Amino acid sequence: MRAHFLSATLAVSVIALSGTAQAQEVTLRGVTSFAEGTQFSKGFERFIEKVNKDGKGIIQINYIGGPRAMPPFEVGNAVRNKVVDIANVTGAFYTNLMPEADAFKLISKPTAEQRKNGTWAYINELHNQKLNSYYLARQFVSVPFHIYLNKKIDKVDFSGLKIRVTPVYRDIVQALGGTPITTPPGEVYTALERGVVDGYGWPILGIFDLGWEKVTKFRMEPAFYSVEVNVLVNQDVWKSLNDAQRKVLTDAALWLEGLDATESAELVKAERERQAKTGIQALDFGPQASQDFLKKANDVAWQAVIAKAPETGKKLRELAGN
Ligand code: 173
Repeated sequence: MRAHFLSATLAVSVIALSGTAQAQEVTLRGVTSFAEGTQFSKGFERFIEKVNKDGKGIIQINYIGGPRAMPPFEVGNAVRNKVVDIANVTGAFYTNLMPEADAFKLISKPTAEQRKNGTWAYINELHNQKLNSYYLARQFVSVPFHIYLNKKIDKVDFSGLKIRVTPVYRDIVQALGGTPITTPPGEVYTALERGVVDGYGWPILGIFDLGWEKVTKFRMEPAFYSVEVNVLVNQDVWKSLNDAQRKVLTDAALWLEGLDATESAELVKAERERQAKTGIQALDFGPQASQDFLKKANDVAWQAVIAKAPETGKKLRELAGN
C-alpha cells in the first residue's frame, strides 16, 4: 500500500536556463498525522499553500495527505527514515522513538518565547538526534486538552471507566483510577458508539470534525496541558536545502506559529460555545478540585517523562518552568 512512499523521496527538478544558469526547484513530499481538512491539519495545509506560493521556482510541497495514506502512529518514523520529507505530527505519536516527546504537552510558553529562551533549540537537538529531523514549527501552544465522558461522574475519579487515550492522557487517566485504551483518532467514533470506551481525551478543538459530538455527553473541566503539533523536516533533506529554500520554509514556519497567538483564543471560545449549544454538558467540580486535578496532571506527567528520560526530561522541565 505504501510502496510509493519508498520509491521516491526527494524529488529535484533541474531546469536548464539557456545553458548558462541553472535554477533548481525542490519538491518535498508532505504528510499529516490528522485527517485532511480537520482542525489539526488545517494549519499545515495553510503552511503548504504559503510555501507553494512564496516558493515558486525555489521549493514546493507535494501534499500526500493524512491517515488514509499513512497510519498516524507511523508518521514520526516515516520522517526519520525519509519515507516522507516533511510531516505534521504530534510528539504524542512518536514517544516510542523519543520518550521526551511526552513532555512537549507540558511546555506552554508562547513559541516566540521558546525560540528566545533556548527551548526551541533544545527540542530541535532532540529531534536531530532521535528522529533524524529538523524541528521546523510548533503549533497550538495555547490550545488545551480535556477529558470527554459519556458517564456522569460526581467527583474527579475515573474508577470503573475505560477512557481512550494517547500518551498525552495515559498517566493522568491511570492516576485517577481509569483504564486507558490507546487508539488513533480515526477509531474514537466507533469506540464511543459501541461503548468500548466511556470517554476520551482530546483537545478543546476539533470534536465536530469527525462527528464526535453525536456520541459525546460531557466535557470535564478544567482544561489542561497544551496541544503540540509539530512540523518536522527530515534532517538529510534539511541539510541538502540551500539558504533560499530554507528561508521559504522558516519564514512560513514562523508565520504558522504566529497563528496561535492571533487565532487560537477565538477558536477556543467559539468551540466551547458550540459544544454547549449541541448539548455537551460541562462537568465542573469547583476551584479546589480543578486546582488539585491540574497539579496531579502536571506531576504525574513529569514523573513519567523523567522516569523514562531522566536527564533530558529534567532539562525540559527547567525550560518549561512548571
Ligand atoms: O488525542 C490525541 O490523539 C492526541 O494525542 C492529540 C495530540 C495533539 C492534537 C490532537 C490530538
